[in-house]
Formats: sequence, C-alpha cells, structure tokens
Amino acid sequence: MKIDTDQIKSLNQKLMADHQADFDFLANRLNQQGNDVGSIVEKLAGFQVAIPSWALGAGGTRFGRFSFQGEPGNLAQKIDDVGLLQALTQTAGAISLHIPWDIPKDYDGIKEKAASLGLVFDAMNSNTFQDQRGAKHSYRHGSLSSTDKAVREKAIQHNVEVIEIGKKLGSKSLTVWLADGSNFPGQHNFQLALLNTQDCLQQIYARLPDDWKLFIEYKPYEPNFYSTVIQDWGTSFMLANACGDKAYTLVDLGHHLPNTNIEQIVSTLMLKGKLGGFHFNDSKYGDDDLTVGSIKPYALFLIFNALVYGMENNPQNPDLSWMIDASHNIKDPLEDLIQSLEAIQEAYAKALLVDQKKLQQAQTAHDVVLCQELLQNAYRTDVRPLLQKARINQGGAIDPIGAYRNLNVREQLIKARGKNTIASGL
Ligand code: PSV
Ligand code: MN
Ligand code: MN
Repeated sequence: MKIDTDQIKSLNQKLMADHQADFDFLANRLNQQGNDVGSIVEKLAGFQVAIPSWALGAGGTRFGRFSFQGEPGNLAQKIDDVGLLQALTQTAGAISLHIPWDIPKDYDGIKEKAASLGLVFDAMNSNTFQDQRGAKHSYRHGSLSSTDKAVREKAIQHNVEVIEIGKKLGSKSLTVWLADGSNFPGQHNFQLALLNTQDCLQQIYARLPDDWKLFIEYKPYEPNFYSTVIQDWGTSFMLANACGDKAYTLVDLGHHLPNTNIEQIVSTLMLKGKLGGFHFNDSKYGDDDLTVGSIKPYALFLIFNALVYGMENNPQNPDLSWMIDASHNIKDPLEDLIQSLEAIQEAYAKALLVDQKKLQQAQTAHDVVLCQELLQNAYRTDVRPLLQKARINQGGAIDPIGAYRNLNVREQLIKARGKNTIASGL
C-alpha cells in the first residue's frame, strides 16, 4: 500500500483553517520575541530521523511476543512501511538495516523501492549478539571481546560483510553494538576483554571506506548483568579515539544508569567532535525502548538543548545520524513511531526557541532563576503548529495519526499481508 499526496491534501483541507489560525497566533508571538519562525520551520523540515527495520513489528519481551497484524515479513515490506511513515510525517527519510536480518536479495529492486519512497539507507547495524543457524563458532561467550581468536575473527568478518552490503546500498556508516560482557564476578578479565575489543574494532575500522563513519554504541548492562565491555560513553569515546577520525560514539537514550545526566554527556562529546550517532527512545527503568517523549519529555528537551547548542557552536562535530531505537509491544508499531517522530520534532523545536544569547548572559551573571526561566519558557511553548507547518510545506499530514486512521492503513496492511504476521528478524 502507498499513500499518495492527494489523499493527504484532501485530509489536510479539513484542518487547514484551524491550523492557520494557530500558526499565525504562535508565529506572531515568536517573531515578536525575536525568533525567526521561518528558519525554525525550515530546520524542522530538514530534520530527518532513520527508522530501524526492527521497529516495524511488535517487539515483545523475554516473556512473550504478541504479534501485531499486518507486520512486514521481508525487507521490501519494511521499506514500504517506512515509506508510509515518510509520506505522513516527512520526518522519516531513512531506514537503518540490521544484518543478517535484512540482507537484500535484489539490490537494484531494494534501492529503487527506497528511492521511489524518498528514503536513503542510514547506518548499517551488525549483529554479533545472536548465533545464526549452522554457525561454526558461537557468540555465547562474547564476540569482539572473546578469548577465542576464531570467534573474534568471525565477528570481524561479519562486520566487514555488513560494510560490503552497506556499500551496495549507499549507506555511509556502520553501527557496532556489542552484547559482550559477563554475568558473574571473575568471569571476565576486564583488561583483556577491552584490549581484544579495541584490537578487533581497529581491524574493522581499517576496512571502512574513506567516506564512512564507525559508530560505537555503549550500554551499561543487559543482556549481561555483571559487566558490559563497552559500558559507558567514556569507554566508547576511548575506543573511537583508538580507531581514528572516522570513529564516533553513539548515544542511545536508554543505555544509561538511572538519573544519568545525558545532556552533559552530549555536550562533552560534541565539544570533542566525537558524537556521531543518536538513538531515540524513552524509559522509566532501563533500556525500556518506549515511545520517545512518553515518560521524560523535559529530559528530552534538555538533551535537545545541548544538541542544538552543539550543532550551532561545534563545527568540529559532524552532522549526526539520528535514529529511533524503540520497540512496541502494545501499540500499532507505525502509530507508535509517528508519536515518537512528533515528540522528537517537538523537543527540537522547543530547543530552537531557547534564547542562547540571553542564557549565556544569565549564566555569566549567575542569575540562576533567569536561566531556568529561559529554558522553561521555551519548554512550555506549544510548538505543534510549527511542526504542522513544516509537514504541510513538504506534502505531509497536519495530523499524521488522524490521517493514518482515516486512510485505514493498518486494515489495508492486514488485508495485503494477513493477520498472523511476524516481522522477519525479530
Ligand atoms: C541494543 O539494546 C540496541 O539498542 C542496539 O542499538 C542494537 O543495535 C539495537 O538495540 C537492536 O538490536
Ligand atoms: Mn540502540
Ligand atoms: Mn537498546
């Protein structure tokens, strides 16, 4: 199924008068306050977030998985789903693949399909946390950190294959997330595990094309519960430095211990020019992979404030690779992703409203109250008409969830794909 622009236009027509009134009111206010609304809307329109191929079906937990009907069963269908998100939101212009779950059979066909839907291929993700059927060597005791050289070699080779697949698709980056770690004290020699990992990452890095980036993701625990080899941003940063200029740290919002100040991590990494990738989600307890902005929207805004500051003041840091890394157990995955995209844009728009000059003056004057006022005034602004404007300008829907339901997208997917579907690779 495909959504065409006329369908969206006709749905927008019914909402246009209300939108225009809301937008005019807000734009007047913001312009009077010294904001450049036109440029904010343009920035929102240019902010594209990759959708991971694994988020298009129901994820499930270790206790069970309740399949969502009409899920995509192959790579082409996953691309179709991202195309639907892009048509409605104009914010999801990329897809991120996980290998071996998403190995294309017909490269030209896959590339053509993505291009026809306005999508590019974002970071490629390798998988050394599962054994594939018939594998000669097992990742049971780790991959790049393994004490077994044959296992390490196999994991390196897998990453090189992922790069090769990505090259054929036009991707420009590889994300490495390792499940490696230990469950019990004494199980690992921490130093050896880290050295092995560093050595293997350097070997993978050596195979990276010149115009590619390597993203090294960290995570404090899970699936291992005593230690994780790349447990935090410091370890990732150190490994990225050991690899070279094209290697960066990747921050996943769910990969921190409770109460970690993520905005400060973001600031430090951007100052050092080493923040490369970003995974959005939200959490209450751990790596919950919930809808972005559903639990801690103010924290998300503060993180965006640090990101916007970095994007404006740190030319040493490259453009970031943005991705949603969430999982859906209860909601329709596509509706959940639309909500996440909206929350990301909302936090970004609010951060763009922060008067950085005044904030700096207040900081210098030690006017703590004013610092807070400046942040919270921006946070409390209802910026949704700006998001709507950015979408309308690009042919997207004023109300993407409303349009999705109005067009009976899920019903049509179920008709085409069936009820008992399981998204491949999950
Ligand atoms: C691990 O929790 C993670 O967030 C990494 O980004 C993986 O690539 C992704 O999940 C899917 O396996
Ligand atoms: Mn992630
Ligand atoms: Mn995760």
